[in-house]
Amino acid sequence: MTSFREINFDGLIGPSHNYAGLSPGNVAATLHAGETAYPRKAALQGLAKMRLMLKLGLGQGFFLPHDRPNIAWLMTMGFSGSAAEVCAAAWREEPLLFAQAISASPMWAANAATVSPAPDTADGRVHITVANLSTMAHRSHEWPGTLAQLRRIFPDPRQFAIHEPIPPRFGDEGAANFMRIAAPVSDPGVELMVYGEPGGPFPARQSLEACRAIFRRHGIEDGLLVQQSPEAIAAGAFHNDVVAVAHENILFAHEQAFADKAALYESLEAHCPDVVILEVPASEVSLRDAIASYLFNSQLVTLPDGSRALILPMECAETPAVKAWLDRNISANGPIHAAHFVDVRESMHNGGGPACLRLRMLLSAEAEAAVHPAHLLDERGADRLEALIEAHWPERLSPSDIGLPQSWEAMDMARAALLAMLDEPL
Ligand code: SUG
Repeated sequence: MTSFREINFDGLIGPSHNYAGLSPGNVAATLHAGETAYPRKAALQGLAKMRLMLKLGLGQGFFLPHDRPNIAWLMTMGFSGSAAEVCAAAWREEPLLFAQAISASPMWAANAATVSPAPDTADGRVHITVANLSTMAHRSHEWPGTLAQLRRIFPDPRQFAIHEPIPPRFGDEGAANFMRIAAPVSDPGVELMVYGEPGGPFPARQSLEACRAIFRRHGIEDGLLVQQSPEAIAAGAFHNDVVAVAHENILFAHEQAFADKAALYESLEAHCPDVVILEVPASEVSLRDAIASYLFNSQLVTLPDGSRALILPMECAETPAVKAWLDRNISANGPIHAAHFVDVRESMHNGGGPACLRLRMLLSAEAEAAVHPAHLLDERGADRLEALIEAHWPERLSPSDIGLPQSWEAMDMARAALLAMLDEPL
């Protein structure tokens, strides 16, 4: 029998990480807009999370930061000349556009693509649709860079089918709005895609049309389409993974995550009789506390000994109602046996928790063997990345620093050093 294992591919946090307040509806990013960011610290925090996964015995890979500022994108907006001239003119004439061009947002790999693992798909391949991220300008130019990396990391068409983005008219934000229930994970699973209905105070970033298209492309016959609750979007859950996460036969979700939870729970039980729905009631953890702490933006994983663990942001330990819920509910009796808290505060201040930083890939042994080895992490690789980040990532970036030519040069040099170390083309 083919064996499968989940490998999390994290977005390595790029040297242009900053707080520009680019995502309306994202509470943390709006709150921290204009603050000074610490790209080096941010990247080291992300790497420390990857090291924890390795220490726990889990598979870990990574995506590279994209080339920022995105000169090609600025040129499509009418700027011309050398890279430095393009940046200087864009910063002078349209600082918001420039901030959108320099964002390090590809770090949030949960938004890179939607992935249907091989056991679920009609042709038995892993299907991957790169996300168009068309709702937010700073994210809408990620997909070409992401697509290029996906093709490089997962090159074997016998194992992987990589699809171009859904047309931009239909917003698609990738795996952040995808869940899967399957136990064991190697069995065909029930795939769920969560969409938002427009009309609330903030944009609904995942469209129903995109969800349907992805199921069709991936050869998923009975995927469930689930509406996110408008109150969750209004409270700041701009992606489903801010209020719910699924793993094996467990759905861990806030009571107010879905528009019609009764219908969802019923169809899940019909599809998968041994599903465990671990619902957190609003009376114990308010939607507000869930969103502030990112309780549900945790990684729910199975360790090699078969036990399950939650990898949570440390903000959960600091939010009394959330900590109390965890103390009452995480136990040796399961279904979740242990909690590990990680410090990814630099990303959290932009609304990106542990789960946002990673794209889950459930791979057969053959598919894993076909992954580009430079993108799989081990302790030695982590040591090398750490030394590189220490040497090249800017220590700090204030909102005005992003307009300085020396900042652009530092970003270029950092990325060039990374690519040289990994022997990747520029
Ligand atoms: O798209 N923040 C990201 C956070 C993405 C989190 N991902 C998941 N939930 N899976 C976003 O809103 C803020 C950037 C800024 O404002 O500078 C930002 O893009």
